[in-house]
Parts: sequence; C-alpha cells; structure tokens
Amino acid sequence: MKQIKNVKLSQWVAEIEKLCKPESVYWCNGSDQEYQQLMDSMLASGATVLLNEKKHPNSYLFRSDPSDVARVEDRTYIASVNQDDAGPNNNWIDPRELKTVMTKLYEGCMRGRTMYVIPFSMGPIGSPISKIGIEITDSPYVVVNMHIMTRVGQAVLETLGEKGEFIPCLHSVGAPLQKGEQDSSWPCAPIEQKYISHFPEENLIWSYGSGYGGNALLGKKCLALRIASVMAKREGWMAEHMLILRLTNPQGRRFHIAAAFPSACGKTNLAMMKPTIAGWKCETIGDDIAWMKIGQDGRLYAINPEAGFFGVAPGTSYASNPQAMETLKTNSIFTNCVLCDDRDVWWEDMGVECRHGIDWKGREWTPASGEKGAHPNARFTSPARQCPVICPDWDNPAGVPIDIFIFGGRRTSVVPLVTESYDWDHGVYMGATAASEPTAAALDVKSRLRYDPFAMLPFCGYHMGDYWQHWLDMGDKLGKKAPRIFYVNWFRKSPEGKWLWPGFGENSRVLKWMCERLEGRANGAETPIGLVPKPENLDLDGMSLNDEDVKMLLEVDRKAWAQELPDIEAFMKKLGSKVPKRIHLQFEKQQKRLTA
Ligand code: O2Y
Ligand code: MN
Repeated sequence: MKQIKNVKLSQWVAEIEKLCKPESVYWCNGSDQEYQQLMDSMLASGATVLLNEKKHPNSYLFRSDPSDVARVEDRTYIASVNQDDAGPNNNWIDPRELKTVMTKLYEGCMRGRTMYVIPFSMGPIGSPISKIGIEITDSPYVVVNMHIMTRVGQAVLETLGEKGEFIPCLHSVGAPLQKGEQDSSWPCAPIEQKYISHFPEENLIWSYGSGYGGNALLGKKCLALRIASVMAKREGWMAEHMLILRLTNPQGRRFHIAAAFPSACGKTNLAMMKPTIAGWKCETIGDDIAWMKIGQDGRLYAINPEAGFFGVAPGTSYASNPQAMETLKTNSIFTNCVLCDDRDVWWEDMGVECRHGIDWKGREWTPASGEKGAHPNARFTSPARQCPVICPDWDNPAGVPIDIFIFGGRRTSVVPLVTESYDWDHGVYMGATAASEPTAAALDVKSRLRYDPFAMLPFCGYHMGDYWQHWLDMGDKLGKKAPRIFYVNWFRKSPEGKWLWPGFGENSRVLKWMCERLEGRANGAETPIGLVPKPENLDLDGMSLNDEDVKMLLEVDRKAWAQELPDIEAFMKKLGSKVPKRIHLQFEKQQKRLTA
C-alpha cells in the first residue's frame, strides 16, 4: 500500500479493503493523466462514448441504468443516535441497525473491481472554511466526476497531514463481479438495496447501490449539505443550498448575493445571469452550495465548496443560459443525453434540432419517437473555471462577504416579484415558510404547494426546527452586519395564464432594487408581508411591460395571503415542538398585519 502519513486514514482504507474485497486498490492523484487513463479504460469497456472533438473537445457521454437516474430521497437516511435529532424532515434508522444491514451488503461488494481512494477538498485547499473528505468508491465514473466537482489529489493528503480530520465517504455501486462475468456499462443495485446513509455524530457517509449524481458523488449533497449542515450547527457556521454571485454596479460597488431556491427554479441560470441593465455586471461564484463563516470583521464570508457544475441539461440553451452553454463546450461529462449521429450531444429545449440519434436508454431516436430523447434529469459535469463569467474570487480561500440573502420558489399566484423582510427574524420566517408549486418533474398531486424551507428539506442533516434556531442564532451573532433578506418569485402569472415577468437577465432589475435598498437609495412600500417596491421604485426602462401587468406582479392580496396561513400553521405543526418561539412570533405578527 502507498505510504500514508495519516494513521486514521490508512487504518480506515485497510478496514474497507478487508470488508469489500476489491481486486485492487488505487489511490487517486487527481492528475490529467489519471483522468485520461480512466476515460480510456471506460471507452474500451463500452461504458462511455467519446464525443465529436470539434463540437465538444475532451468530452464524454455516459448512459445510466434506467433505474438509476436521480437522487433517491426515500432511500436517504439520517442515522443519528436519537431519532429526534434527525427530525420529521428526515428518514431515520437506528445507526446500529443500519450499519448491520449495510455491512452485510458491503461484505465482498467490490469483488472483481478496483477500489479507488479519492482524497478531495471541499473548498480551496487549506481555506479555513474548507473540509477534507476521502471517498472510497468502486466506480470509475464517480472518480472522473469527482475530478471535476472537487479538488482531488496529493495536495489534499499533504494538507491532511498526520493528524488532520477528514470525512470518510464510502461508496459502492453494489454489483460485485464473479470471475469471468461481463460487467454492465452502468452497474448498480436494485432500489430496495440502495442506501444513502449519513451518521452525523461520526461525520460519516455510507452509500450503496447507486452510481448516480447526488447518491454517488459524495462530496456534494451528502458531505457539503447533510453532514456539513450538522457540523455547521455544531461549530457555528452555515452550510446552505445556495448559489453565490457578485453583482457590480456602474459605480464599481460590489454586492455579494447568496440565494436559495428549490430544484427547477433556475438557480444555475441566476448564478450565470447576464444583466440587461446598462453598466451592471454579474459574476458567478457558485451555482448550488454555499459555506459561510463569520470573519474577523464580523461579516459573513462565503465560499463555493465545489469546483464544478453538475447542471441539469434539458432546458439549458443559448437563450436560457449562454454562459452554461459555453462552460460545457469542453472537458465535460454528459450523462443521459441524446447522442446525435455526428457524435454531438442533445437534449430537449436546447434551442437546436437533432434529427436522429441514440436516446438516453441507448435506443434509436428521432423527434417523432414520441418519447423524450434525454432523461429530464440528464446532466452535464463541467469545470467551474470554464464559465466565461466566473468571478476572479470564486476560489479565494477567504471567501466573499455576503450582503444579501434571497429565498424564493415557483408561485404562479399570490407571491409578488420581490419582498424585503422587515428584519432578520422576519427574513428567517420567510425562508422557513418558502414554498413552491411542484413542477411536472416532481408532481405531488396531494399538495398544491410544497414547503421547502431554505430549499433545504432534502438536505438538512438534522431537525428542521433546530436548523431554524441556528439561523436565528447566526443572526444574533451577526447583529448589524447581517445580510439583508429578500424573497423573490419570478413565476407569477396573470389570471389568463400569461407569465408576467420575463425572468433571466431581466432579473437584474430586481437585484438592482435590492442593492439600492442596501445603499438607502430605493424605497419600498410597507405591506403585511414585508417591503414591496412600487412600480416607480424598480428600473423597468426599456421593458415592454404594461402598467396592469406590473401592478399585478407587485400586488399583495391580503385575502389570498390570509388563506395561506392555515397551511403554514399545519406545516409548522408537523415539525413539532422544536419550531422556535421566535418563528411562531413571526407567524403571529404576519397574521396580525394581514387581518389589521
Ligand atoms: O439527481 C441528482 O443526483 C442530482 S441533484 C442536484 C444536482 C446538482 C445540483 N442540485 C441538485 C439538487 O437536487 O438540488
Ligand atoms: Mn441543488
């Protein structure tokens, strides 16, 4: 075995090797040569396809097993010692019971495969906000994705040193190979054997049976959100499901914004937005996760713990997100997209045509096939540094100081374009009661609205009530230096079903209002739900919106808002007695303002 200075690490790797019984063990160094060798061997085995060098240099397409296409929330567990610590927002199993079941599954599960050991850093190596993880996996697809999504290699082991702490992340596709058995191009286990497990007291992750996305790239949702959220609570910092961007006004003043939206609300698009207002510039820092710590000056500093984007391909086009299209041109991994006859990739709503190709299930496909060519959760994995508007400080170990928090959801009615909270506690209440109408991709016929507090429902590694208290505590620590809090809704429709707001680059007008609020240069009207701009407070120059539509966009209908209160109350009741008193108080204040 390679000489490893960290005793805890070498013991853990030896223990896992003994349990999983791989054919060989390989320590990843993160080099380009290593990436190429892995891709070459997956090309040779038929697990991947090399794309047209002229269209997508150094890029590859993978097709997953049709049963392994997305995160599996009902197979995702928070195995805290006490059930109450996981809360009603998580699936809980006793950690001893879960370890017994999973240890049996892990026994010999890597037979016939290589066991890869990936030392990775979430965040710039050596940053005081960063954390080191070690993922053990038997999936070369996971290794190449981790190369893009995290910082992998020897420098991580150097930083770890002899006694440094790391987060052990064990992953297996759960498909041991018998002698002479032909491997599948996407090995995985059946759904009832899939487990995405978190042991928060031990900072430990065990994943079994899936090779896809958040289930397998364990630095992302498992470490950077579920485990990190628990560590952040314990250690007094924040791990949030937020994009980070820098907005610079024509006078050169910079504003750093962190924004949380549930899936399918355009987080990546906002992170890479092209402002339509003259003189304003937007630069991307991250599109999915923010880790934030209070700095020496008492302000909140954020880093993007990731090094790449794992973006949803369908819907990404030069019209919706030109910066993402440029980012994914080269050195990218595509999963579950259409392979066109010219070995280009294609997906629905890409803004170009593909007349004939192979669909994500490997079948011949044409637009007349009657089925989608790409899976709705098809993905591109691309290096963040390739984004044309990546911020020069995106990998600054010190992070960037956050000025503004934004929460939001997809609401076709009731919720105005933008609202500012009256104070921190009111902003936390806004985040806590954030809700979205389910999209076609995640249709929940039973509920008209899905409450997704802080867009963290699937990612908070502990009780949601305790998490809300953590937000209140952070506000107390930040005091006057706390970021201002806003709520947005880009998705309001007229009663006839027409979108009232064009979104995309025009969202810069809403961000401009927020920045001007911070500078004390813009007004907002007091309403029962917070401060809402009057039409004249927003820069709408050059837009062709009619006055009626603008009025509707900014309207606060007291009656409709009052009708939402019982749903909010029922949602809070489900979370039980850990909902902080200060959140109940905000509910009562809102109720009073609505009925006054
Ligand atoms: O389906 C998956 O495993 C990916 S989920 C994902 C990926 C990138 C960013 N966000 C998400 C999410 O579910 O929030
Ligand atoms: Mn996400």
